[in-house]
Amino acid sequence: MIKFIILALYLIQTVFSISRPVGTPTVKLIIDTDGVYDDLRGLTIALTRPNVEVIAITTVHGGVTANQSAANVARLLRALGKESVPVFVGANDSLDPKGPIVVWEDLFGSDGIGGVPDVYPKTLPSDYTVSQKMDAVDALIQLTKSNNDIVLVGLGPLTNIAIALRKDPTLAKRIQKVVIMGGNYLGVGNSAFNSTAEFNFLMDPEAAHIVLSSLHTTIVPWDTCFLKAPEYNEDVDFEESLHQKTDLSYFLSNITARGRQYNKMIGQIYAFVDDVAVAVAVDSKIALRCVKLCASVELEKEATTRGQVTVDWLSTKYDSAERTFKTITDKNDANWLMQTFVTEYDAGKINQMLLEAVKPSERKNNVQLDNDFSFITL
Ligand SMILES: [Ca+2]
Repeated sequence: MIKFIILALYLIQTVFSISRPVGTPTVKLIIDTDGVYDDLRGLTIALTRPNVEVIAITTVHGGVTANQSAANVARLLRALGKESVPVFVGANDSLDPKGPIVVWEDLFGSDGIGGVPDVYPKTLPSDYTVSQKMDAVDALIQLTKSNNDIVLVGLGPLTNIAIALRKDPTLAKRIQKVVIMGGNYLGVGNSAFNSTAEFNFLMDPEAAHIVLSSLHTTIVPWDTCFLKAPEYNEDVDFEESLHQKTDLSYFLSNITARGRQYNKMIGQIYAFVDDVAVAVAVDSKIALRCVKLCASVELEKEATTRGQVTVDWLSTKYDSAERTFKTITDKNDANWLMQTFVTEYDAGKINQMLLEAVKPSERKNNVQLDNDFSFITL
C-alpha cells in the first residue's frame, strides 16, 4: 500500500513537472488600461506569454472613455482568441472631474486605436457590450481577495486604482507588486499643456497622488521612454513586430499607423512605452537599471507643473536605509513614499517578446486572417 502511495505521488509530481516547467512560475496580472493603441501592443505581451495568466483587464478613462477602452480591449481579445479574459469598465472621469474627454484624434484616431474599424478584426457592436457587470473598482478589490499574488499593471490614469485604495485601504497589502507606466522623475512631459507632466498622471493628478502615497510601486516613467528611445533605436527596430506577415502584426500595424505617423511628424520615435511596463511586470529582469526615490505629485491647480512627479532627490523626506520618514511633519505633509523608477530597460528582450507574440508559430490558438483583410496606409 505504501509503495502504491509513493508511486502515485511520484506520478502526480511527474505530471505536474511536465505541465509546468521548472523556473517558469505563472505571473498573475490584472492590467488597468485606457485602451489606446500603445496599450494594446503592450497587452499582446501579457496575453501571449506562456508563463503569464491575465486574471482581468480593467479599463479607465484617458486617451478615450473607459467604455471605448473596453471595446478596444474586446477587439484585441477576439484577435487573440482570448475572449475568456474578463473586462471590467471603470471610471470615466478623474477624481477632480474634468468633463467629457476630447479625443486627440490626430494621435489616437476617433476610437483611440487609429480609427480603422473596418480592418481585421472588424469592430463589432458586441465589443461594446461584452464587459462584465461588475465595476472595475470592485473587481480590483474582489479579485485581489481571491488571488493573493496579483501583479497590478497601470497603463492609464490611476483613477480606478486610487478609488479602490480609498474604498479598501487593505488592498495595498494584498497586491504583490504594482507596475505603472506614467509620471516622470526628471520633469520630461508629453502634454501640450502642463508640459512638465506625463499624460497619465496629468489626466488625474489626485489619483496618482493617492497611489504614490499608498504603495511602493515600480514606475516606468516617460523620461526613460523618451530619452532612451534614440539610443536603443541604434540596435532595435521598435516597429519590427508591426511588419511581420501575420494577422496580429497587421492589426497592430493598422491601429498604430496614425500614431506612428504623428510621431514621425513631430520628430519622435515610436518606441516602447506601455510595452515596457507590461514586460517589467512579466519579467523584472527587463528593468536593467532603476533608481529608488521618494516621490509625490504636484496637485496645485494653477501651477504649470500640475501633474508632474515631485522628487526628493536629496532624501530630505525619507530615510531610505531605515525605510521611515525623517520627521512626523514630513509624513503628515506629503507622505512621500519611496518609488522605484526604471531608468534603463532591455529593449532587445521586449522586441523579442513582441515578435513571439505576433508570430503564429510561437504561440497557440492563432486566429485566421479575414478574407476581407486590408492593410491601410495613412
Ligand atoms: Ca495608456
